[in-house]
Formats: sequence, C-alpha cells, structure tokens
Amino acid sequence: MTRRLSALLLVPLTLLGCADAASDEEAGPAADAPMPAEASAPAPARSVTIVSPAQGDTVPAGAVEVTLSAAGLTILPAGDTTANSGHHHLFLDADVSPAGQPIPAVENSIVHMGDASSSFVFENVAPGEHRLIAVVGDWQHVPLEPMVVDTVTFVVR
Ligand SMILES: [Cu+2]
Repeated sequence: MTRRLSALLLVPLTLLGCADAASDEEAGPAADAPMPAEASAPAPARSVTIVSPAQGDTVPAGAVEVTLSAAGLTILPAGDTTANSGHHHLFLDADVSPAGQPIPAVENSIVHMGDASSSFVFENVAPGEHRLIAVVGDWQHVPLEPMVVDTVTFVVR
C-alpha cells in the first residue's frame, strides 16, 4: 500500500520537474532549487473516503448505512461520460474486482451506486467483523486508474 502510494506521488513530481526544466532552460543553477509545494499543482489528487462507518467503528446489528465523500472528481450517474467523473461502488466482505474490467454486481456484497448517491444501506449485516471497500468507477463501471479506493473494517455487534 505504502509503496503504491509513493509511486503515485512520484508521477506529478516528475511532471513538474520536466515542466520546470523546459521553461527555465537558461536559468542556470537556480533551476535546480526546490520548488514550493504549491507550485502549479495541476488537479487535486482524486480520493474517496468512507465517512461512516469509520475505521474500527462498532455498529448495531441490522442495517448499516455507509456514507462516502469524494474529492478531485465529480460523482455523476452511471453512463455519464463527463471527464474526471465516476460513481461509487462498495465491496462488503469482497475483494476488489480486477482493474480495467467492469465491476460486477453482487447483491448485498458488491454494490453500484449508479444514481450518483453517496450513501447506501446494507440490510441485515451479520454480527462480527466486516471489511468495506469503496472504489470509484467510471461511466461504464471500470475502476478509475489509478484506483480511487478506501477501506475500513468495522464490527457489527
Ligand atoms: Cu457501477
């Protein structure tokens, strides 16, 4: 996970470095000076957060409401081809489906929030520990690349 994250962070830094070198070719040694962190940040990083249940939460048995937030992209209904958009998907006690392929739908386990909603209620969640993964998929349900994902574990008592 950590290795993957640092690989993602390297990409924009590399791009910034190239742009800097190209535009300041005659600036001499100053061109090698560290750039301020806020320099020409292209688009904000895309992320999804499982707001509730929060990591480690204990919730009552029965219906479990999941709420999500996303940043750096627009959540739109499935089928909308607007650039930099997608819709939420949930994997309850299921592994994330393969990258580059449409996410399947499995009742009470793999859920498409294709109406652009940011909350979903799982009914009759069994007592015990559960793992919930949120993934933003594009208009045709393929996970965004790089993957926009969040994971929590929670306990139903
Ligand atoms: Cu979908």
